[in-house]
Amino acid sequence: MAKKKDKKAKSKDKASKKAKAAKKPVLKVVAKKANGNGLPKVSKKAWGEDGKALDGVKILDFTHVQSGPTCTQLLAWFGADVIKVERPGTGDITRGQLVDVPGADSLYFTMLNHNKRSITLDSKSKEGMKVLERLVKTCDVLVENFAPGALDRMGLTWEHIHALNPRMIVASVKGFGPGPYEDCKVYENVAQCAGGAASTTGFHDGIPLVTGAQIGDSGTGLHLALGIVSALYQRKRTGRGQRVLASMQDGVLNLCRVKLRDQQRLAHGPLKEYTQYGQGIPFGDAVPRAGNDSGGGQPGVILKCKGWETDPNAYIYFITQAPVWEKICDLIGQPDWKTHPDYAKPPARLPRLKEIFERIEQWTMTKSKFDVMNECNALDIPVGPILSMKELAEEPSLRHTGTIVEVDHPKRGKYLSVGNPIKLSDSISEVKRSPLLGEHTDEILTKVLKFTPREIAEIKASGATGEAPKAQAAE
Ligand code: CAO
Repeated sequence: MAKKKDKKAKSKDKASKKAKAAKKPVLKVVAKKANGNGLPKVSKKAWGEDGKALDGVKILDFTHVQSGPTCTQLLAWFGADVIKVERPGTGDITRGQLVDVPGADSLYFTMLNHNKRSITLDSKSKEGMKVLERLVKTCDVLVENFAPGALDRMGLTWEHIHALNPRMIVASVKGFGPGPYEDCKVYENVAQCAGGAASTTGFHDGIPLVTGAQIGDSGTGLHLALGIVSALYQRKRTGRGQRVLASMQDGVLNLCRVKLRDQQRLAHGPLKEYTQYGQGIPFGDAVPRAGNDSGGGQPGVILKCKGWETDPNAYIYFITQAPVWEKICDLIGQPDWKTHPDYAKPPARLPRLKEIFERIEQWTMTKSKFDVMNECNALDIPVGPILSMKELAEEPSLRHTGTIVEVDHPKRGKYLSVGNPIKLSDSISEVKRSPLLGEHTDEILTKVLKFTPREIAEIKASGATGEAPKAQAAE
């Protein structure tokens, strides 16, 4: 009897549970959707305290000079374990380039290699290759920017790497993609010239110019980093690695996209927003150098500010954006231009830009660039003070956000660097100093690659790792 009652009670319970569940179907569906796509439950940890975006990703960093190192530095800031493989004795050539503090790694190197570990390896020796192959099997991504063919000549062809570790992503920076120039060695300014930046930079009556921003090297490093992260994401689905190629010519051309836009517009008539149009200078068949003209549809130029006679950076970029034209007229004391048929509408202003900007400059020359910035921004008029590197280095807001950071280095002392310019709210970047040459050789051989003490002794005796300084001596 008791058993029967129990059964009844149980079935009642079940029924009431079912009824209760039926009452909250909406909640159930919402909860399912929120946890969909195979994602784990939403973390309850405080923002920034649940690891880093790329935690667990191991990078075999075979990069040197600037383009490759900028890429792997970004990945390291996002939490990847970046193991930089360097040639014993010299390492990355930039360690010894533009040296300012004798005996210390140059700023060129330290500012491009934060948050990495360094192992020295002679990749051309038998024992060195043994270690490299173990690294290939252990890591998720190999990043390199050697001259075309160098990796193959070492024996690390894509086929060999893929056979050793089919999950490995092999990411390369090269000067050019496949084509007539694919075998060329390329540096920053070569890429700026070959990618369309130089032919469109400078004044129309002057020679082509390269820009200070390292769009060929650091720009391509950024492109490559995006390719790597995308390949890592695809690998989650396919389980296999792939090759990622970012050519410097392609990267620069991508950044010059608006100039290819103008090239095609030229076929339909002169580029009216270019200053040379207002000056009556005819256009040729290729996009000309536009001086300081704005790249968008809003005319803009660089104007002098108070103190320009002695301060090379007392200038401001001024944009005559159409929606704020009337405010500009009032600000510079030319209210009649608001209604005058020669100035009121953008098309009427185009042939008169030189005269208009000269008038605006009479006003900016009475003020400092920061006063112009403040007065214009209060009215939503877009302007840009020409900030020197000194001013940027001293700017408190950039220090506050970690875009400019002070780093301590055991051999050179404190120096300034640019921190991670990309801010993730749940993956906070800390900038750690760059490694000394071979500083982590032992640690990587032992803890990452799990070689036995006997194997390590053999590797070292062969000279494949050269002589590494002790980590402690570095502190
Ligand atoms: N152990 C032994 N040998 C090593 C080594 C190691 N750990 N690391 C590199 N090497 C060897 C390479 O195998 C290569 O040897 P081989 O030519 O005999 O095959 C050699 O060092 C030199 O490599 P490299 O040709 O890449 O170097 P480079 O200084 O002559 O050229 C650069 C530099 C940048 C022009 C070239 O690497 C290049 O064009 N890279 C692609 C484009 C690029 O990234 N440019 C941006 C550079 S930043 O401005």
